[in-house]
Amino acid sequence: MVNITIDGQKVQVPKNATVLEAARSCGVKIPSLCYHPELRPEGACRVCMVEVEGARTLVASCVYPVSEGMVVRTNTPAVRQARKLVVELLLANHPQDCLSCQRNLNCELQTIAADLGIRKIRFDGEKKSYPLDADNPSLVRDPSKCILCGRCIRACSERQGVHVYSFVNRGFNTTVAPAFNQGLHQVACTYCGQCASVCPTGAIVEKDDTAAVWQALSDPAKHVVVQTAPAVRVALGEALGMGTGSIVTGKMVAALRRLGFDKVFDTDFTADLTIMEEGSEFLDRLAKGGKLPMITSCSPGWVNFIELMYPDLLDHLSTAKSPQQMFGALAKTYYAERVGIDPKDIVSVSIMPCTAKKAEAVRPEMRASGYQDVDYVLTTRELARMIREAGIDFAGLPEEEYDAPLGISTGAGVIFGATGGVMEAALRTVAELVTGKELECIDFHNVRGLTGIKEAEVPVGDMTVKVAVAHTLANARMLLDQIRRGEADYHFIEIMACPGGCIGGGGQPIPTCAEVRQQRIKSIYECDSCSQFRKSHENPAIKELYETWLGTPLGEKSHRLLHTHYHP
Ligand code: HC0
Repeated sequence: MVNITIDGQKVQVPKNATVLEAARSCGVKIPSLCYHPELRPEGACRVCMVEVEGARTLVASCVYPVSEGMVVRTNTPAVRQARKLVVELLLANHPQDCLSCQRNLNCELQTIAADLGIRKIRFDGEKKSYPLDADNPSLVRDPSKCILCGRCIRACSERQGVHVYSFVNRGFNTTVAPAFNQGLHQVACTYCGQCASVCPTGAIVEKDDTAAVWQALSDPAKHVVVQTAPAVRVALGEALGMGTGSIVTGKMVAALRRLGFDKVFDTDFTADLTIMEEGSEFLDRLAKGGKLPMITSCSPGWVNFIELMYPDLLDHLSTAKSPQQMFGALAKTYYAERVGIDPKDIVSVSIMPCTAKKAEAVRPEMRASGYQDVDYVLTTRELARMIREAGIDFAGLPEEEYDAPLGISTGAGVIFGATGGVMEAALRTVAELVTGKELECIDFHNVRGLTGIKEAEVPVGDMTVKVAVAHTLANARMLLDQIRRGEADYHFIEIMACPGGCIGGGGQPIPTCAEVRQQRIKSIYECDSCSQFRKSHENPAIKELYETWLGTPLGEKSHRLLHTHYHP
């Protein structure tokens, strides 16, 4: 530890801290833009400048290390003037369309400008203007709104190991873009949306599909059904003024009914179905000497990643579709038959924490019903905007129940939303299917938590199943490299593209940081422990589905509707 003085306050801080970290640890707020607590510091924007006694100039506190006896001043006329100048220069070259920007009221540049009391921009020079990059289903990039903080570059490289973005050109012409200024659809982008999640402005946002959904809701000829992903229920409240990780399942169902959806269903139902299919596939591979380790296939950013980067390992992926797509296929077949509605009149919408789900829904093979199985995917943020637009008092809504039968689910389905959850749900079912006996404990704590790669050995009948769980694509890469080198002696691997799993998805409310993820995960397991059923194979609606319509897991109908193939 070292002793320093910040604004007259004597504090002890770790000797490897930066001035910014030291200040924040003792409650002194220094504004910043390029700094992000989970990414390597860059010192690019200079908004976090402070005075350090003995230094020749103001210093960027996010990259300036503390030292014994250091005296720091964060609030002097020179500091305030310098910060204002930096932000004014950014604003002088920034579109002045805050009122209609998707990030209005949730923009770090806007907040800092307001906090610094900037009322007028003194500079009026050339403004950069670039075309939108919107030729993909998931994300829209508007380089005109980019402030060159580089957070997207670092999130894509450090967190995901994908390296889509870099700075291109020099000086005033500098932008952030994929190689050769190509669109995201032309490069190896997985559409995970982590770039949008860390972008401080509206330079990278999800593609907004709300207008199409409003249109469907107002069409009396359409029967509009909606499914909600596991991780949305513990995050949506944050975008509507409620506390971090609030469990808003019942209010969300009520809000969706008030928006006009004809039926409100749950992706957790098909998460349970995924366990039945994927668990059976795993046991089948074990019995028949199929390709191991088998790897989960429900996170579409992850599926895009392996297709793009490790096509030689695609036969490790489970052929089970994701719960979103299983739901889409059933909505326009099983459900349509049950209620006697022509599938052409059903519009299937999903609410996801994920931007890659938008791309998954439009994959050409996702038309098992004869129509596009999932018509529109909205992120948690888009749903929050629709709820606000409709003038719904979200916090004041009553708690309502999902509709049956596609809204009936178990705790195993809901934990899909957290890293390790799919594995835990699978183990609960696989172990009981193999032994025919009830597990004494169904909480598999060793696959829970935010460690990047987790491993566990789990007794299943006479054998010990070795499993691994990874979240973020950078961690996935490490496991895949192990498989390529022949060093991965696992039987089963779960991979989720986003940090923390879907609770940290690229479509979740901003900010999503470590404490927020922790809180959402806690809430996910709370939902599980409060569930009436906690194992997928005990879901009564799933049992009925197999008994009355689907047949057996891995049967002919399952293969046609619930399994898929991948593109090398
Ligand atoms: Fe997920 Fe899913 S758990 S990918 O993270 O498997 O997006 O929440 O909906 O499909 O169920 C996201 C979340 C889902 C799917 C489920 C899976």
